[in-house]
Amino acid sequence: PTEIFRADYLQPANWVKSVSMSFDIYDGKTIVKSNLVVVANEQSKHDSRDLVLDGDGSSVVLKGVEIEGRELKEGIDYTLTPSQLIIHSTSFPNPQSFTLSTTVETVPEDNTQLSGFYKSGPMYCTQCEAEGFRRITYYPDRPDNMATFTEVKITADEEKYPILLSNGNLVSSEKKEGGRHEAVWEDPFPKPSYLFAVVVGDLGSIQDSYVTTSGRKVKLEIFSEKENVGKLDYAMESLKNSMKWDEDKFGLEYDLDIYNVVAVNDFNMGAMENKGLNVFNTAYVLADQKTATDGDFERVEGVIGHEYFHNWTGNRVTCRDWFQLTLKEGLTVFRDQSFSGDMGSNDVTRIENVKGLRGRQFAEDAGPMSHPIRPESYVAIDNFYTATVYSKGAEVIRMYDTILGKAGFRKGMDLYFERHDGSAATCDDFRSAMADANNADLDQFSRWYTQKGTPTVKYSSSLDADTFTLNLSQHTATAPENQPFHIPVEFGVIDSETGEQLVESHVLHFKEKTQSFTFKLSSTPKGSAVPSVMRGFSAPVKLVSEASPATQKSDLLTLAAYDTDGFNRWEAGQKLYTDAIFAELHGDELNLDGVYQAFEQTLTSSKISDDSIRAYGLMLPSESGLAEEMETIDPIGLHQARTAIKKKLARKFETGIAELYARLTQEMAGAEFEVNAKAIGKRRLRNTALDYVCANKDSDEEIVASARTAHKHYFDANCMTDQVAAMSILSNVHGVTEAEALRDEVLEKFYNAAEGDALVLNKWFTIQATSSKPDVLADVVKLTTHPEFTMSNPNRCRSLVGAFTANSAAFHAEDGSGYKFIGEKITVLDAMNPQIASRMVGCLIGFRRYDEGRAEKMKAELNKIRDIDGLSPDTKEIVDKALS
Ligand code: DPP
Ligand code: ZN
Repeated sequence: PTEIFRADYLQPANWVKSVSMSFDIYDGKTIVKSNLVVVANEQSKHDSRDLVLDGDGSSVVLKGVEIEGRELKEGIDYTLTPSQLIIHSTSFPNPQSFTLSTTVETVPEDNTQLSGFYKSGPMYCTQCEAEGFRRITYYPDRPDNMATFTEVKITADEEKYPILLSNGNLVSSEKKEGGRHEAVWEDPFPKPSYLFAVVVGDLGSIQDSYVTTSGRKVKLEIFSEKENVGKLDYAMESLKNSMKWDEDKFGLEYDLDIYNVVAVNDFNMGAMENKGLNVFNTAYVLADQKTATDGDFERVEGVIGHEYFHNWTGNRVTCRDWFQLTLKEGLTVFRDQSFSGDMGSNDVTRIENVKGLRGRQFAEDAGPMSHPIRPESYVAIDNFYTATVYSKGAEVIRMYDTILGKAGFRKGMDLYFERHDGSAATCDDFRSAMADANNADLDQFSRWYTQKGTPTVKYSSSLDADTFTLNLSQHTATAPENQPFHIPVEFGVIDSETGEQLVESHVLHFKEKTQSFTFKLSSTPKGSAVPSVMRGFSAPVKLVSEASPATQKSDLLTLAAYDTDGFNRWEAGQKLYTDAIFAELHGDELNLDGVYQAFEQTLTSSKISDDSIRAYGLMLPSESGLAEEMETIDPIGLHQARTAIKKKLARKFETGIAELYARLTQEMAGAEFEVNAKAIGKRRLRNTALDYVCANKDSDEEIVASARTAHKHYFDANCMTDQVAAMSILSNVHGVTEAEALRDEVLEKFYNAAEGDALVLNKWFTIQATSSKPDVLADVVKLTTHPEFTMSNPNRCRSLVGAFTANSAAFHAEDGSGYKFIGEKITVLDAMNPQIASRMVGCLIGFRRYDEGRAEKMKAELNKIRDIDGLSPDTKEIVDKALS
C-alpha cells in the first residue's frame, strides 16, 4: 500500500463522460458489463495518454475488454494489475473519444467487506464511497470524474427480487425469460462513481410525496425488509422536513422526480447519499415507540437530513479529490446540526454537538491520528472518515457563519453554488466563495485547513474605571509549530450582582498569538464584571481562565446563574462539576459549595423552561470528555471520582430529586407518547432524576431499594427510552442477590420482548457491555458466544465489542485483559471487514496518554496486530501511525 499526497493531485489523461452498465444477477455470480465513453483531457499534465481504470482484482474478475467491437489483448493492448486496468493509448481508435466495454464477474455473496456490491441478508446492495465502485467494475474511481449514467440495467429473478433500484429515474421494466425481470434506470445528473448505487431485493416500502417551491412533485419512497415497514414513518416525516428546511434556509430544491431511501442491515457507515437512492444503515432510519430511544429518533432525523442535504453539498457540488472530504462532510454536518437545532432547540443541539466533539474529536486530535480537517496524506481514505473531518470540519464551517453573519454566510453559499454547481471543487474554492461574496479577508482562516491539533485559548481580564480589558492568548500543545488561527470569539460581560449585560454579545476577531481587547462598560457594575468568553462555543478550542481559583469559581457561578448565552450557562456548571471531580480524584480538599449552588439552581430555577436544558445541566461531564483534560489519563480513578461526586449530589439533593422524579412521573402518567422536543425533554429530565435517585446507595438495603425503583420504572415504561434508562441502571447491579434477581429479570424480559429485532438486541448487548460490574469482561466474553452474536454484522459487532471499548474503566483494566480481548477480536475482524477493524483499533492507539503499565500492554497488542499475516492496509495504516 502506498501513501498518497494531497500535493500530488493531477487531472487524469482521460475522462469518462458517460456510462451504461448492466448487472446480471444470479445466485453466487453477478456479471457486470460497462460501456464507457472516454474523451481525452487536454488539460492533463500526465505524460502518458493511457486510460487508467481502477479495479480491485480481489473482487472483480475481468472476462473481456473491447473497444468498439474489437477485442483487446492483454500485454499488447492493455496491462492488468491487482488494482488497475491500463488501456494503452496505442490501442485507441481515436484518441479524442471512443467507447470502451468491459465484462467482469463478481461474487457479492462472498463480499464480507461490505464495500462494492454485496449481499445483506436476502438483499443485494452497494456501497461505493469512497472506493467501492472499483470492486464492481473497472473505472476511473476518483471523485473528479463526473459522468452521466445514461443506462443502468438490472436483471434478476423476479420472485426472489421483485424490487430493482438504481439512481435517478426508472426508464423501463419488463419480464424476461426463465422467471427473470429487468429494470432500466437513468440518472440525468453527472456524478462521480462513489455516488452510484444498486439495490435488489424483496422489500416493503412506504410512499409519500413532496411538492417543491417551484412546483416539482417528487415521489418519496422508503424501503426496508417487510417486517420493518412499520418503523419508517419518522424517517419520512424527517425527510419532508429536511426538504422544506433546505428551501427555506438556502433556497435549495430537490432536482429529480424520485427520492428513494433503502434500509440495509449490514452497513459499515451510518448512511450514504447516493444520488436519488440513499442507502441507510437500519440504525439510522428505523424508529418507533417500542424499539427506538429518543436518541435514536434524534439520530434518524439528523442523518436523514444529512444525506438529503448532501444532494447539494456533495452531489451537485462534489469533491475534486478525497483530501477535500470535509468540503462536503464538514459543511453537511453543519447543515444537519442547524436543521436539528431548528426542529428542536438550538441550545440543546449545541450542547449535544459539543459534548460529541469533546468526547471524540479532542481525543483524536491528541493522539497519533491527529490530522488537519483537510489531511495531507493517506494510505486508506476510509481511515479519514473521522471525527476531525466531520465534527471539527462542521465547527470550521460554523466559524464562517459566526465571522460573516447569517446573511453573509448565505451570500457565500449562493456564490459557491453559482460557481461550482455540476463540478468537483476544493476547500479553497469554498473559502474563496465565502471571502469574495463578502469582500472578507479569509487568508489567515485557511490555517484551520492546514494545521492540526486542538488550540488552547487562555484568557484574563481587568477593569480600570469603566474600561474592561480582555487578554487572550492561543497555542496548540500537540502542534506547537502552529501559526495563530483566526478565532472568532463571541463575547459579553455580565454584572455578577444583577446579571445585567455590561457589554453586549458580539464577535471578536482573535488573530494574534496574544491580543487584548478593550471595552467601555454600558453602566457601572454593582458587583464584579464577569467575562463570558466563547459563547455558543464559537470555536473548536479549549478555553482556560487564568484568574485565581477563587475568582474563577465566583465567575462560573455568575455565568451559571445569569449568562444570556444558553451554552455558556450550561458550560459554567460543567466546569464547576469538572473541578470537583478532579479535586476528588487528586484527593484535594473538597469544597462543594459552588457545585451544590449550581446544581440546586439548575434543579429548581423557574427560569429554565426547557427540560432538556435542565437535564443536561444536572448531568456530570462524561468520562471521555473529562479524560481529555488529563495529562495522563487515569480511567479507573476518573470513574470512581465521578461516581463519588454523583453520589454526593444524590445524597445532598435526595428530597429535591425525588420530588422532581415523582412530579414528572405523575405528569407523564397516561400521557400519549409523542416525539418532539418537549416530550423528549420530559423523558430526559425524568430519566436523569432516576439516575440520581438510584445513585444514592451504600448499604444492601439501599441497593435493593434503588433496584426496585429502576425495576418499577422499567415495567411502567411506555417506550424504549424509559426502558433503556432503567435497564442501564440495573445492569450495574452486582453483589446483592435480591437486586441481582431484579436485574436478571429485566434483562431477560427485555431480550424476550425484542423478539429478535436486531436494533433492540443491539441495545441489549450494549447495555451489558457498558455495565460498571467488576466482572463485565467475563459477561462480554460469554455474550460473544450468544447465538444472536456475530462479528460479521457491523452494528452487532459494535454493540458488544465496540461498546466494551467505550467502557473505559473496564476496557483499561490494569491487568490488560481488556486489551487482550480487543486484540483478538481485531484479528478476526480484519480478515473479514478491514474498515470496521481499523476503526476498532482506534481504542488502542492512544497508549501514550496512559501510565507506563497500560501503555506497554496496549503497545504489545498493537505489535501483535502489526504482525498479522495479510493485515489490511486500513488497519496497518493506523497501527503504523500509532507505533511510529
Ligand atoms: N458520505 C457518507 C455520509 O457522511 C458517509 N459515507 O453521509
Ligand atoms: Zn456525509
